[in-house]
Amino acid sequence: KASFDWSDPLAFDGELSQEEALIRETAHAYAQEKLQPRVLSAFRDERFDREIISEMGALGLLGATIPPEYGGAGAGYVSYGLIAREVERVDSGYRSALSVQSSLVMHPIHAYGSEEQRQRFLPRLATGEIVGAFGLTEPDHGSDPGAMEARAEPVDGGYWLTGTKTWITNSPIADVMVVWAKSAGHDGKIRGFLLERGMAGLLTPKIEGKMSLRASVTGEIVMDGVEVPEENLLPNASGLGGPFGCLNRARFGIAWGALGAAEDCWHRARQYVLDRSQFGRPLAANQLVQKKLADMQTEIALGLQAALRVGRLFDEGRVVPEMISLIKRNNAGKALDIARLARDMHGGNGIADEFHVIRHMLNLETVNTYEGTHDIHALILGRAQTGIQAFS
Ligand code: TGC
Ligand code: FAD
Repeated sequence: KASFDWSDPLAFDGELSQEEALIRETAHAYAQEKLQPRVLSAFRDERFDREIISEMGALGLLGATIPPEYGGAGAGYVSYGLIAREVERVDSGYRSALSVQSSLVMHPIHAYGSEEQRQRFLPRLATGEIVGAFGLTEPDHGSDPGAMEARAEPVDGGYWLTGTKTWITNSPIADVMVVWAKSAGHDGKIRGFLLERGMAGLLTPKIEGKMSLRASVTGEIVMDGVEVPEENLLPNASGLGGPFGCLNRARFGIAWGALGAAEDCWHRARQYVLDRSQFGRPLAANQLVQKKLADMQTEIALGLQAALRVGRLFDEGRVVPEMISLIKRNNAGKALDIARLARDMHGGNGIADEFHVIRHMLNLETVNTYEGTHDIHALILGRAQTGIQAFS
């Protein structure tokens, strides 16, 4: 007989294959046993523990969709989404590290790289032996990356790169950086370059003082005339479609991950209002409080169904970018609303980090902003339904 499970109201779990359920369970156990115990101090100290990348690599969580011959798990996009959800249930910053390594570094090397580049980088990125970063955003060009100023001038045997990328996840600890620049040698088109730590003229200063994503390390990529050999040009990407092909995958993962953070907030808020009494009865006995719980439950259940649908279409080769914009925008925005509600339901305790909800709330401000802001995704969807671009 069918019964109602408050924590899985639309029976999402029953829609997963055995393999997907196993991958989710592996990611869940790792995140709860290894990530949850260290997140409080990492967030307080504004610290990312480098060994997390190696731990994820050892479990096969990095580059989950990359074929096994390059060290990946050869899994589908639903599995990738499930991993992102479990990791972000602990912290959006940890999911960021996973997204960048998998979607923004391994994917472009696999999709646009030469066979030599794949062999040279992918297996070590998969195990976490090396860390990657993705440089698209610049100090004066965030939502409009097509206006980037980074330049690649052809020189004997390669390219001379100048410019600055900023707000780059993992750049201070990265061994390899996928950097996008306009190349004079290719009609001024945007091309992708693999920059390696130690190249002369390359600096990656850390950005200090973030009030969000403090358990993730963020920095700049400063290129003061970096000579990049020809063999480090990604041969099969030209134009904005190159970086956007990576963003499609990372945005998809974020749409899942944000719901993991939202679920953690919802479950904590539910437990808190059951445990705490005011006016002689549990907070959970109040209609206003129950409505908030019902709203959280509803938005998470609907968001998961949408993410699953887009994941299935991804695995069938039928996904289009606007679908990803829809779920990234909705799920990140709804997760932020849920985190703010959960913070409110915790009263004064809600501002203390040991109750966790304010950390999620602060993180989700970034999640709602990076990979295309909430409003930029609205404009992508607006353009698709009116035929009129309203960016400029
Ligand atoms: P537009 O004219 O729309 O397109 C230019 C060319 O790009 C192609 N394209 C796409 N291709 C594949 N997938 C997509 N999603 C694509 N979107 C566009 C398009 O077909 C066209 O190709 P072609 O061959 O015709 O030239 O370009 P636009 O300049 O008008 O772009 C407007 C807009 C707003 C859609 C776009 O620039 C945008 O999405 N802006 C947001 C920027 C963004 O998302 N930045 C993310 C930086 S990375 C990051 O945040 C990592 S955080 C990592 C973490 O820690 O988790
Ligand atoms: P802006 O583009 O200046 O936008 C500011 C505001 O204006 C926003 O509200 C935006 O919605 C609005 N706006 C902009 N244009 C329009 C318009 N046409 N119409 C209406 N409203 C508009 N980037 C990378 O390349 N790699 C990374 O690894 C990476 N990691 C990040 C990690 C963190 C912690 C953060 C905070 C950011 C990261 N980013 C990264 C950068 C991120 O993608 C950008 O911050 C984001 O794309 C927005 O760009 P911006 O900050 O320049 O804001």
